Amino acid sequence: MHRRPRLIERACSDRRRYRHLLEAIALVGLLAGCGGGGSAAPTITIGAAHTYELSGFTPTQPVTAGKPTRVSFTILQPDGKPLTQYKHGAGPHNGVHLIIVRRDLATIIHHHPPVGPNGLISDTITFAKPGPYRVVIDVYPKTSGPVPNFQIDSHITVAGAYHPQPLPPFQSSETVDGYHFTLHGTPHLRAIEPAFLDFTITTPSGAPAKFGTWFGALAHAIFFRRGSLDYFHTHVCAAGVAGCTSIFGAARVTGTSTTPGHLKVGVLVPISGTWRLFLQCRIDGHVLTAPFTLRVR
Ligand SMILES: [Cu+2]
Repeated sequence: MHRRPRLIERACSDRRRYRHLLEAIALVGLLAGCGGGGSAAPTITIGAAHTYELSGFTPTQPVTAGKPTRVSFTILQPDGKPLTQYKHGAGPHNGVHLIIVRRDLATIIHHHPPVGPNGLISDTITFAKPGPYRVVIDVYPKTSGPVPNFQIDSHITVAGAYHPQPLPPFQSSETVDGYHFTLHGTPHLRAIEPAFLDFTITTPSGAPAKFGTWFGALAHAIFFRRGSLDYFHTHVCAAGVAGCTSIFGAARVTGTSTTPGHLKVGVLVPISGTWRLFLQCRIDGHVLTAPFTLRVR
């Protein structure tokens, strides 16, 4: 018998509250490896379930641009107790990833804050500009279950006049602090189809960049979709480091970096649209973020 799911009938506020549950359930069926999650509620039937929840998230009031702001929260386990045991070890799939993006995708913040006593996670962030920000908390609990990670959503408002910037058109090169990022060829990306993006990165003197390990990976490729702010995150890891394959159903893809200055980023974007890729790596001790606009069919 097909029963209309109770959850879908709930009011918007409830939907919002349950969004991370929907995402977690969607992840069980669809996605392993690096994280992805979106705003589209999958049409599935679920009964009453206890799941991970965000607790005590601050700030709850608008914050001031240019001033260090404390961001803190606890993740509660399905039994209501604080989550204190997180995955750790080599590779990027560890602990808690805090990814904050302004709604217009003009700016991103990516931290891995430490887990404190009793599971309290606390970070200090200085927002440069006013506006609405989406907060993605990508959680890697130490469990042996089928889901390596899940995301919980929150938001922060930075007070002041918000002037959304239009997303720049596709450009194949970006210069960040004198480092040149070049994307080779014209990417033909399709939803749920593995593809590679080939990048060359050179230093201000023109030499091939040497990638250091930052947050467990040689490069982090964080994607947000324009409008809905759907999220996809993948990595290029050093040889022999596990956990850098993106999996979506039967499709899988793994990025590599076999020669200095080259990154082959494996992409498996969940849905079509216009996406902003924030490519992040550490070179000569500098953490660099190079943004690219990409169409996905
Ligand atoms: Cu990452």
